Amino acid sequence: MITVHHLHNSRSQRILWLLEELGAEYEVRRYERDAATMLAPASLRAVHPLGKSPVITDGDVTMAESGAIIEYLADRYGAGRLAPAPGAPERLRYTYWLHYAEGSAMPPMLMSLVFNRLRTAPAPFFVRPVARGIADKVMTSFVSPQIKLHLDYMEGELGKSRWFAGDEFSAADVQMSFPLEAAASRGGLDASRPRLTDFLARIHERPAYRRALEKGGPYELMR
Ligand SMILES: N[C@@H](CCC(=O)N[C@@H](CS)C(=O)NCC(=O)O)C(=O)O
Repeated sequence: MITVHHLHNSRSQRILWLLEELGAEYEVRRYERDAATMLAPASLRAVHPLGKSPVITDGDVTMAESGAIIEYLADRYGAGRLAPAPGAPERLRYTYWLHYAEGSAMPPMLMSLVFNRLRTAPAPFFVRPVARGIADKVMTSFVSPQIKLHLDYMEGELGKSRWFAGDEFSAADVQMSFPLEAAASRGGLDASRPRLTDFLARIHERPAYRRALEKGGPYELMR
């Protein structure tokens, strides 16, 4: 039996969604974030030393890292669904987007979260303007232009095919959902990028996506 160690409001929502798309049997073990630090509880370290989510266990297998988990689940339980056939041109695109989501798209989103936190973090009054000044400088000189670069790129790529790896929906779209949802929440993704906005609307309509939300609990990404 597959167990998803699911931290609420997190990347592991994608794993629940993929399992719903696959129609696989699984159970969810829920973990709550610390209200002050937003970190995962220490109990998650008993499952994987990094104590981050998602992690799955499946018999003797313990896997972390959402891209690797998604690849494993699609290969093991997909029976040819949700992953282009090895050797097909779409397969390379599939592999690319599976890695790109966390390797390239998420770092500027994470930086945006951290520097926005720095702007509003409690600090002595004489430190606050300095912290804000540094955060604003990093955001305008680096983070925001990087986010724009990635959003423009993804918008262009979705002009080539209906889904990220090709005209068929695949597990790469599941993996790509998180950076795009993060971008909609805190990266300025709006209707000015119609293909990305449409991608989000299309995935949100999928019955498996909705079922996964019911399993995972409230899902509102941090700003
Ligand atoms: N690249 C990893 C990132 C894992 C990660 O940072 N997960 C976050 C949830 S969105 C987490 O566990 N945060 C809580 C913590 O770091 O304690 C993946 O895609 O699985």
